[in-house]
Amino acid sequence: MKCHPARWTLALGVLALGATASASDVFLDVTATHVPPADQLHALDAAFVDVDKDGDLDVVLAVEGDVNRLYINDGKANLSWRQGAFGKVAHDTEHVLSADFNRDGNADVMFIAEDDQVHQLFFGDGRGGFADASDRLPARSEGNGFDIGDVNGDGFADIALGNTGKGARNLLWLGDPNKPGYFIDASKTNLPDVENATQGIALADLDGDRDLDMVVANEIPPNRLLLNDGRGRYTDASDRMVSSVALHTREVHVFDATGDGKPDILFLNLTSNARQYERDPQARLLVNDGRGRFVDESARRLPANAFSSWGGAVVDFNDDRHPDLIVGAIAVPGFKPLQARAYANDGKGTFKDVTAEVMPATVVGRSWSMAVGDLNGDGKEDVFIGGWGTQARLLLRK
Ligand SMILES: [Ca+2]
Ligand SMILES: [Ca+2]
Ligand SMILES: [Ca+2]
Ligand SMILES: [Ca+2]
Repeated sequence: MKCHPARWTLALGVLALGATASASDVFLDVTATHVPPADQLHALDAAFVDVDKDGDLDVVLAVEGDVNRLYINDGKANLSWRQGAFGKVAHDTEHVLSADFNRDGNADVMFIAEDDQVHQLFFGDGRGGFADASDRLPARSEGNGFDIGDVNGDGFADIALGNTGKGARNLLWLGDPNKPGYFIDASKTNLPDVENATQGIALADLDGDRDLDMVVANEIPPNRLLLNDGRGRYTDASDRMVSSVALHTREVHVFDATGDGKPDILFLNLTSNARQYERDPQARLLVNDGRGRFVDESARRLPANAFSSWGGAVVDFNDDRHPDLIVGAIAVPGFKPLQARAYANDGKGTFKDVTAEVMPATVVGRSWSMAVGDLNGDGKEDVFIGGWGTQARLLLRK
C-alpha cells in the first residue's frame, strides 16, 4: 500500500560502506525502553509525522478495536503516548496515512476502518493538536487499504480507498481545489466498475508518464494494475502484470528493486486469513521489463517462504544505496508469531535472507504494517513494526 519515491533520492546521500552487516551494526531493538508497553494492542499500522513541528517525526498508530494513538517523539526516538489526541472512541481501524489535505502547512492524518466503517480525518494544528474533520469524507465503507497522492496533478491530495465485502467497489476521492480540505467523490467516473476485495493500494508512476498509476492488492484474486490518463481517470491494464499464481495479497509496495530506475512491484501474501493452508503465501516480486510490463521473477529473486505476511517495509538497512526488505512473518495455520525477516538486495534485485545477521532475536510478533523514517535524527532510517495482539516494535539503526 505504500510507495516510496522519496526514499530513492534520500538514499543517494548515504555513503556506501561495502561492509558486511552484522547483528551489532544494523538494528537495535529499543522497544522495551522507547515504546509504551501494549502487548495486547492491535497496532496494525503506523505513520511517521512531525505533528508538532519540532523537527522530529512522531508516530501515529492505527489501532484495531481501540482508540487510535499518537506517540510523541522527544527527538531521540523515545516515544510517549499523548492520550486523547484522536478522540476517545474506538473504531475498527486498519491503516493510517498523513498528508496536508487542507494545505495550511500542517500535516493532517487519515485513518480507515473495516468493520464499523468509520474512516477518520483529522486536521493538524502544527502544535500536536488535531481537529476531527471526519464528516468531510464522502462515504463510509469496509476499508482495508488506501493510498494518498495527487492523482490529477492539481496540487491537492487525493485518496484511493480499497474495500472488501459483498459487491465492494473501491473509492477515489479528489481533493477539492475550490474548497481545500473537502473532497469530490470521483469513484464512479474515474475508476473501473469492478468488484474488488482490496487489502492494499499503491499509487506510483508505473508507465513513466509522470502520473500516479495504481496497483490494487486483493485478498481474492486477481490483483489489478490501473493506468492514469493524467487527469485521475483510471483504466484497467492488469494484463501488464504477468504471474501465473493466484494470490491472497495483503500488502503491496512499489519500489525500484533492480536498480534500473524503473519501479517494480512487491506483493506480500497470505495462505489464508489465519485459517487453513489454502494458497501459496510466497512473497512475489514482479519486475518491470523496462516497457511497463511486470513479470513474476520471485523464484530466482526472493527467498522462499511458507509463512504468511501481513506487512513489510522497504528500507536500505545496510547503507549500500539499494533498497532492502523487512518482511513480517506469521505461521498459518496457527497464527503464530515469528521473527520478522530481513532480505538484503544485491543491487540488482536479488534478495538474500540475512535475518540471522540483521534482525535482533527479540523481533518476534504477529508483525503487521510498518513505517520507515529517521526517528532519532542520525540520518539513518528506522523501522516501526505494527503488531496484532503482540507488542509493536521499534528498530533503530545503529
Ligand atoms: Ca515532532
Ligand atoms: Ca493540514
Ligand atoms: Ca488532486
Ligand atoms: Ca503513469
